[in-house]
Amino acid sequence: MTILFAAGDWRWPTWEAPLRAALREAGLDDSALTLTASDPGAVEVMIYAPGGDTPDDFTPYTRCKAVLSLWAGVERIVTNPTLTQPLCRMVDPGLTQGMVEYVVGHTLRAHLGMDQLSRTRWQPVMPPLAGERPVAMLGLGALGAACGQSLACLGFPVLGWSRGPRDVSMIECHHGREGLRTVLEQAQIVVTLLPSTPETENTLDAETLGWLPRGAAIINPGRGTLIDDDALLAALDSGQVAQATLDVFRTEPLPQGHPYWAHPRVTVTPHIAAETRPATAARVIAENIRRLRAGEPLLHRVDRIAGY
Ligand code: NDP
Ligand code: OXD
Repeated sequence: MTILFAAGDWRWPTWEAPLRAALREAGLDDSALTLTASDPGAVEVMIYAPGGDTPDDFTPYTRCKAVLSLWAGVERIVTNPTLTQPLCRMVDPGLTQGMVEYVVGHTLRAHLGMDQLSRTRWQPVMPPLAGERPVAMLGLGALGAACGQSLACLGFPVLGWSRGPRDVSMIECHHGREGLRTVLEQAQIVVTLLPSTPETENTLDAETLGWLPRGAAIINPGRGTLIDDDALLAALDSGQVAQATLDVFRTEPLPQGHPYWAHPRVTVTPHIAAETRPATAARVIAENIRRLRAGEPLLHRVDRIAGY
């Protein structure tokens, strides 16, 4: 039986050694791992990332028992009608740590007013302390909860929002439309770590951006679809939103000439908030293959109806 690495040939040199090591560590035979499968019917597990030459028709993989995504966000595969196997998304300690660093870094940048510091004049500005700067964390999953808790450890009051009720220590949790309003009405910094689903599209639009206190900052490492771009640009122009740090976009790479590039209050980062790290993520993949073989429940299974 074959474990097919269908995550792009260019990733193979980085992933092969950590995957083989993790498979062996999990007591599995790493000779099953391959970059090519002449017989798709022999593939037992597919390690998957979207794009390039990776499959978009899963029909030939008749004996494949699971598709294991290297990506946390699965919007590009979750609605694929040919995918009938269980799909697992990536929850990787290395990726989570990267996201925590990105979110904490950009939150502190907004909080400390670093973009407003004069480079030519001695102009002391005293920011409030973190305790006076509520942060909204939209999404309380693997990433949102970790980022929210790290911010709470620094003293920020963190208000979280999720689809269902959640209980996350150090975070005041809310859900539902009224919950979103409660969270946004208090937030001076908003972090969006929601998956891209039909329900989350334009979570931040003209109405919800209007619920924020004037001058709030937005940090979006989630997905581009979470924000209505025209509404955000209007809010930036009016001063309702003071600054936006955007890592993800509806079209990537962000096209040249897009208004975000030139906007003085927007920072564009090129979808680099957090990368899946082979050293840690390979162990997550190997553990799921071990579970599959042992007939145990898979970790991080995607709910195909909810879309994440
Ligand atoms: P999880 O699936 O663990 O968490 C998703 C969270 O979003 C959950 O709290 C969930 O609520 C909430 N949510 C989903 N739908 C709704 C909704 N309709 N209303 C309110 N809340 C909702 O995902 P992760 O934390 O692992 O990742 C989040 C996203 O981050 C990924 O989907 C991906 O898009 C993005 N990402 C970006 C990266 C980058 O480099 N820019 C890197 C990795 C991920 P509930 O708890 O109730 O289920
Ligand atoms: C992911 C990402 O979803 O890198 O893993 O965006």
